[in-house]
Amino acid sequence: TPPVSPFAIAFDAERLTLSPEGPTLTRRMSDLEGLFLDQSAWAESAAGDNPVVYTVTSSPVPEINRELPQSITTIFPGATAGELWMTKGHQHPDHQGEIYLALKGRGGLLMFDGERVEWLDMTPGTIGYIPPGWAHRSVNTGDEPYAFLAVYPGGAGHDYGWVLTHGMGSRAYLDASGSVDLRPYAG
Ligand code: M6P
Ligand code: ZN
Repeated sequence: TPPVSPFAIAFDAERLTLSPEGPTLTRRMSDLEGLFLDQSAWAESAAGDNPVVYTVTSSPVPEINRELPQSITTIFPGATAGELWMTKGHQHPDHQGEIYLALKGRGGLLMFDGERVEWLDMTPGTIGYIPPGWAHRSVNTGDEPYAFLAVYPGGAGHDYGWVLTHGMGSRAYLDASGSVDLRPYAG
């Protein structure tokens, strides 16, 4: 495959769109099977109004080795049996690193290397660094959409099975005062 030629992407910071734009992904509740602690609350929501939990808009850079694709993820505010809405989360099969830049709203970047858990509060302007070997999941901790830019090696891939097997170390809830309450993963 010949490399992509240099090009500019117009980023609309209000509408959170990229132009030109590559593939866009919409993840509904039904796409998040096995991820929320309360499986019956998940099943009821997935079988009911099946809300959109997050969208991912990509640049047209291909996901292949040596390329450096970007995407904007927007997680809607919400909780399922108290557990804050989140991305599926994944590990990179060859343990490449990744960079996130928070753009809008309030969120968290939960990382787990199989033993240690790290949580970064993400507000507009925060750069979150995901080191090699850390599985990563993003969480909306606010009451408006939380959006961030991701930049990652094109060959990084997405191992979703790793999270189903190992979990993410913690789950994110809000306490009575509205602060993030990280609980042991369980289930
Ligand atoms: C970020 C990047 C993408 C990822 C997306 C959604 O934009 O890390 O590679 O696909 O978040 O996360 P997930 O794939 O875990 O659903
Ligand atoms: Zn990743």
